[in-house]
Amino acid sequence: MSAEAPLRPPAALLDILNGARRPLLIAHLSPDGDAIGSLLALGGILYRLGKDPILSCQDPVPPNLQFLPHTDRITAAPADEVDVVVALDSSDPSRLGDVYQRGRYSRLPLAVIDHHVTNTLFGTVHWVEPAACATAEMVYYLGETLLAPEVGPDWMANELATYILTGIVTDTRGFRTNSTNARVMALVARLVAAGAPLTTITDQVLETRTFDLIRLWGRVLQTVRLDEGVISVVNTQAMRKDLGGLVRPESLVSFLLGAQEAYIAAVFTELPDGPVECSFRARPGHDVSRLALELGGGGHPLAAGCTVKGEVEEVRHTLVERLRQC
Ligand SMILES: [Mn+2]
Repeated sequence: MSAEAPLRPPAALLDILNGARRPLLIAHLSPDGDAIGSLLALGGILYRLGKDPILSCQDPVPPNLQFLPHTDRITAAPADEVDVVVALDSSDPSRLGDVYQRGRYSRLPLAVIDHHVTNTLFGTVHWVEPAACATAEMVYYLGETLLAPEVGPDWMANELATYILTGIVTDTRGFRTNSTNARVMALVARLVAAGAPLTTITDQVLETRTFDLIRLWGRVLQTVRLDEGVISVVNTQAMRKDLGGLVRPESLVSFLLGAQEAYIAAVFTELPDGPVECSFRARPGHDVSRLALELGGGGHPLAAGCTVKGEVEEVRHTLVERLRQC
C-alpha cells in the first residue's frame, strides 16, 4: 500500500493564525459541503484556541447542509473589526464575493487555504495543496498542528469531525474520486471513530435534493446532446422561472458523465444577469481544468468550471468543440 505523507501546513500560515485575535473566515459563493465544512471546522478550531473567529459567506447555507451544528453563526455581513482574513476553498478572489471587498480588508493579511490546482495565489500567505481531496482535509491537519498540542489527543470534538467529514464526502463524491487515497481513508476512519455521522452526511450531501430541483432536471435533460463523446445540457432562466430561483442543477453534470458513450460532460447555465456558468466533468485521462482556467475559471483536471459571456446555445456550440480536444 502506498503511504501518502500527512499534509503539513506551512509555518507562515501557522504564524498568521496564531497571531490573529479576530480572524474573518470566508467560504466561496454558492457554498458546497467542503466550503461550509471547512468554514465551520476552522472556526471551531480557532475558537478553541481562544480566538474570536467570524464566519462568513455571501450566499446562504444550502438546505441540505443545515443539519450541521452552528450554521446560524455564518453571516453575509461580517463586522469591520477583524485582523486577518482567511479564504477557504476559493481559487481566486472573485469566489469570495461581496463579503471580501478589497477596499475594506485589503490592508489586512490574507491567508489562502485551498486545494484547487488552479489557485491564483491571491493572498499574503498561501497553503495550496492539490494533493488534498478537500479543503476540509487540510483543515484537519491545521487542527492537528494547532489544537492537539494545546488540548491533547482528544482535540477532535464530535462537531469538528462532522464538519471535516462533510467536506471530504462532498469533494470525493462519497470516496469515488482519484483523490481518495489511503491517507484520506485512514482519516475518514478517525472521523467516524470521533462520532461523525457518516450515514447522515452521505444522505444529506449526496442523495438529498428538493422536488423543484428534480423538476428542473426534467426540463434541463430535454436539451441533452451527445457530440462525439461530449455530453451536454443547457439550463436556461426560462426553465427556472417558476422554481424559486434555482441556479445550479448541482450533481447533474456528474450524472451526465455516467453516459457510457461520453468522456466529458458539461452543463451550461444561463445566469440572471446574462453570462453563462459552465460546469465540466471528465473521465480520467482527460483534463478540463486547463480550458476552464483559460476562460477565467478554475478547478481540477476532472472537474472544473468557468463563467463566460454570450448566448447560452452559442456558448454550448463553441465550448463543446473545445471540450472534444480536452
Ligand atoms: Mn473543495
